[in-house]
Amino acid sequence: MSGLARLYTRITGNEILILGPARAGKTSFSEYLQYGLLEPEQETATTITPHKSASFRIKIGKQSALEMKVKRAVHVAGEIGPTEHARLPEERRPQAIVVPGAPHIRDFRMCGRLANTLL
Ligand SMILES: Nc1nc2c(ncn2[C@@H]2O[C@H](COP(=O)(O)OP(=O)(O)OP(=O)(O)O)[C@@H](O)[C@H]2O)c(=O)[nH]1
Ligand SMILES: [Mg+2]
Repeated sequence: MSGLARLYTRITGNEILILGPARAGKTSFSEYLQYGLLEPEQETATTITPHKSASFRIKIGKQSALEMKVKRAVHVAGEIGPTEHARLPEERRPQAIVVPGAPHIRDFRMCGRLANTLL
């Protein structure tokens, strides 16, 4: 994306907030959204501080006919707990909230977790 397109996306795009318990797959989902990469299950670092992505666009459908402008995807540390998580939608007013499935409904393929994701 050119600098101008990124600026336009940042101004006009939507914020996606990714919430859920520790180890639920928030960081993995955020990276999947941004880069389209599904990593196999592996050891990952625990998120300590809130993470805001750069602006990006998601294109799907025939000839990428559907496009969503994402101002930023935000995910936080699962460890801060449910009370803090419940406060965040009010504070950030995102256009979409994603809650990746908890580890107990983990599938043997990465997309299993994504299939349990509410958009
Ligand atoms: N099987 C499977 N494993 C996943 C999936 N998404 C993430 N994982 C694994 O789950 C673990 C935790 O993933 P993270 O994305 O770091 O989870 P997180 O919610 O950001 O964790 P915290 O930062 O500690 O809150 C890692 O071992 C990942 O490889 C999925 O869709 N399926
Ligand atoms: Mg994380």
